[in-house]
Amino acid sequence: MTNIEKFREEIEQFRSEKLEEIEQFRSKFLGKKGLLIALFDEIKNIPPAERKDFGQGINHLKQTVLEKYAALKAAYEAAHAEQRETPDLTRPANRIPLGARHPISIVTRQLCDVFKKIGYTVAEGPDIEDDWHNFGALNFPPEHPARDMQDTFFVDPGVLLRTHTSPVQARVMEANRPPIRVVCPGRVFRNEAITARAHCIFHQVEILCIDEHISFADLKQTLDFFVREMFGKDRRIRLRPSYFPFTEPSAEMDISCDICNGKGCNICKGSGWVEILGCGMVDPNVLSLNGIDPEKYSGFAIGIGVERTTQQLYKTKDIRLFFENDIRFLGQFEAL
Ligand code: 2NL
Repeated sequence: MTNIEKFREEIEQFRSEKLEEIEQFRSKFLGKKGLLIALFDEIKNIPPAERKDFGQGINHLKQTVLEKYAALKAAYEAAHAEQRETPDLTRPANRIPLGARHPISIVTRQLCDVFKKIGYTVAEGPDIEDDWHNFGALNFPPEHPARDMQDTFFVDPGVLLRTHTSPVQARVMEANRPPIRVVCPGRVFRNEAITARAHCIFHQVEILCIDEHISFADLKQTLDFFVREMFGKDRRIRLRPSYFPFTEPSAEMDISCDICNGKGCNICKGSGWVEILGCGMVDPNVLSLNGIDPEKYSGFAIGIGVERTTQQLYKTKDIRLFFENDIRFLGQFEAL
């Protein structure tokens, strides 16, 4: 009985994190030549009156060893779980998340590419402009309502956030002699209430072509090419007479609405047509104001709304989506 007590103490105090030692511990007590077998062998030498207690003592001791061994083994395996795992070589590699281009950037680039194909060069200018390049050089009379604080964001008197990309063309005319063929993409700002259709920030791509003998026929050919390249040969277009301070004559061009297929929706205001651009023959005054002889040269200009074009191409219904930077919206566009 004293041996049993001694072994119990040894078992309870045994600690090891090494597999070898744990196995040695097991075979020391439970092995074929182990101490428990030896103790069971002793039973026959024990006086009959004490045999029952002795047998129970050994059984209890055996239980203690088994439990201890199981606990030590489990602790060891938990600690070495990662090392034991065989790497799964068929598992797909961790995906590197790819960003997506903003739809406005995708379409701005497409618009520029259409005109680059026919000899135009990209020109850019500052978002913060002076009164002269934004209004004066473009034949806006001093009392024009666009010059009002209500419509334009002023930074300082005479300094403003450009309301169109036309000041870029004004700067191109100022610095170059014809022939001029430029495409001017950029962000523009107008002090407008934000709705599903309008925003105080939006984007334009403007085209300016100036050379000898440029006529309205050249403008129409260019518009035709543009719509075919951008929207495909099946879209219908219509030109409506219009007015801009910097062109004469002027027109607005609509394309048939692809969102409702001409039936009428909130994008086309129920008409089946969406206005995509304004255009016209550059007013001779604008040529003179920018140092180009209107007797020798003529030209046309086109101003394209990028948001409207994008809404037609991607069938998005609310312009505000372009400015909220919601990843659930932006993630749907190709990372081109
Ligand atoms: C619109 C109208 C237009 C132009 C922009 C232009 C620029 C110069 C000279 C003459 Cl430097 N014209 N730009 C001409 C007609 C219309 O845009 O509503 N766009 C969305």
